[in-house]
Amino acid sequence: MDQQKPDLEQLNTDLQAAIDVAAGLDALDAVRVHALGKNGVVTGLLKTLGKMSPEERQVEGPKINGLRAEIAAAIESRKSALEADLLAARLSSETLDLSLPPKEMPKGSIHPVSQVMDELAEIFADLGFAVATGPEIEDDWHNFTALNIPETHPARAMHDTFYFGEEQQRDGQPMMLRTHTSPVQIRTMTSEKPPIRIIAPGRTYRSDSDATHTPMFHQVEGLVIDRDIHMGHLKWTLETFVKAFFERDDIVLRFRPSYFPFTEPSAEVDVGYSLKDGKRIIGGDPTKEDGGWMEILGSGMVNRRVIEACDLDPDEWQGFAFGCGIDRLAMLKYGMDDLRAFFDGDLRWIRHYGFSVLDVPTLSAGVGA
Ligand code: 2U9
Repeated sequence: MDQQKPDLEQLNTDLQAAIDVAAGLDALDAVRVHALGKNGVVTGLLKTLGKMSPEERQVEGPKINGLRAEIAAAIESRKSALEADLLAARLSSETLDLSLPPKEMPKGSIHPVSQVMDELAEIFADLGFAVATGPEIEDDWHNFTALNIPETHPARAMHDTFYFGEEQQRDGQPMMLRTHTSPVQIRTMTSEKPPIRIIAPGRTYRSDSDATHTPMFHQVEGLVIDRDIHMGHLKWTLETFVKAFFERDDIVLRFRPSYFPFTEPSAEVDVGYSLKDGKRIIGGDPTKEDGGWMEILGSGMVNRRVIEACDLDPDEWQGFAFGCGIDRLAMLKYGMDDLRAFFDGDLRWIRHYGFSVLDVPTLSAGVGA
């Protein structure tokens, strides 16, 4: 009887060896079936327990069950190792380089207004300005009152505002499509602590439509609020911006006294142009007989009443602000002469004037695309 007893140790050694050399998950599963399957060798041994005497079973039971557990554990651990190898192989072979350009050129193109907005964000980011946005549907306080434009102020009529009906009022306030992006700056001043340096680009609306005005147009406004800010900061910032935007160093600006309710003092800013090949170009000598001045910006020191309206102390915080039309900037830079074509959705126009999706403006490569 004793001679016929299976050599459990030898069996264990043989099975462990087979598990160790199993080169893949399939080979390993074959070993599992051979050892622990319904007709497997270890399963066969377990079945012999039933025919043993209780004394013999007490001795052999733990040995055979121990063997089964050891083999099962060895298979599991080999399986984990093989799976890890497989994953590592996949990870090293199935790489994806996200920095590569697309294999096919994208079909769409970037609208000049979007391109200019990206250029503005890039230029002003370099000067420490963040981009702020806000709702296009505004209430009376943010669009007018906080900006020192009271109800009776003629500027309200000047803005040709698109109002919503009386049933659309919020907290008793008239609602409207914003007539400028200034309410974005008001929202920033009431929600964040100075110092503030932001530009607010976006859509604005005025009930006005002719060759040079569309009911929806794009504006960018800038705002700086800090201590001891003065007109010199405003002049340097605008000069740096215009030079970067038109990518020329021979840019001259002229500041003309003006009036806006939200700035005091206020100045309109003209840029010098000259004539080249019969066309007006920004830059060059405006005092030459072919040259002249073109208005491109409005600006000024933020009116202390506006700073007070935002619950800030105007004796501690001062600032400057400016505004300009993005559509006009795009026309001047990229030589488009009809504003209305901007919003016609004519594919031929966008194919001609649009920018490549890959043409991301950067200061190092030149924001001009
Ligand atoms: C706050 C304080 C001051 C923004 C300013 C202008 C001057 C301006 C026009 C240019 C052409 C609008 O697109 S346009 O018609 N804008 O002349 N905008 S200063 O002043 C602000 C804004 C917000 C809190």
